[in-house]
Amino acid sequence: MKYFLLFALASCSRHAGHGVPTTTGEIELDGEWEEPDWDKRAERHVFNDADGAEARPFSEIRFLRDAEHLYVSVYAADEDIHSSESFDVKLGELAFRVDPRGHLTPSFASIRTAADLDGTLDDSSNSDEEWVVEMAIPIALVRPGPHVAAHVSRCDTPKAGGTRCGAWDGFIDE
Ligand SMILES: [Ca+2]
Ligand SMILES: [Ca+2]
Ligand SMILES: [Ca+2]
Repeated sequence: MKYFLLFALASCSRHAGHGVPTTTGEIELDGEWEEPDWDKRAERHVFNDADGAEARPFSEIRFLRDAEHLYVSVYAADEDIHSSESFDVKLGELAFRVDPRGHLTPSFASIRTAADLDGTLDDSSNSDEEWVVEMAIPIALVRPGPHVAAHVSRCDTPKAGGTRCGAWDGFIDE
């Protein structure tokens, strides 16, 4: 029985339910997670700090896909949003930075993005909340396969000073 269970688990991990979930409806790129797929289906990863604890401020990345696009969205809790801040995103051979306005560096004509920020950009006199970017990346740019290495990181500069960084390292599967 024990061996059967081990075999079943190993078999399961290879074939069942892994890989970036497919969308069930259209993803409207607007920086809002109003599509139920983002909450109910997406692959989600919360960022950790260098000690392995959940990063503060909180950051998260989510993945969905359809036949042509990998949908990637990043969430940044941020009390003081600056246009100089960004996520560093590496997916396989694809690498870019994305800022709170959804601008990519370098730019890719084939990647569509949209951002929504709750706060006032480059104005530290008040308290901001968060920013979200939704991206549609042609699958061909990422070439998801059995294991596409992913490294995503973000450093924030809180009002109190200093720099606070978080990251997620892992793999996304076709
Ligand atoms: Ca949306
Ligand atoms: Ca900030
Ligand atoms: Ca502000």
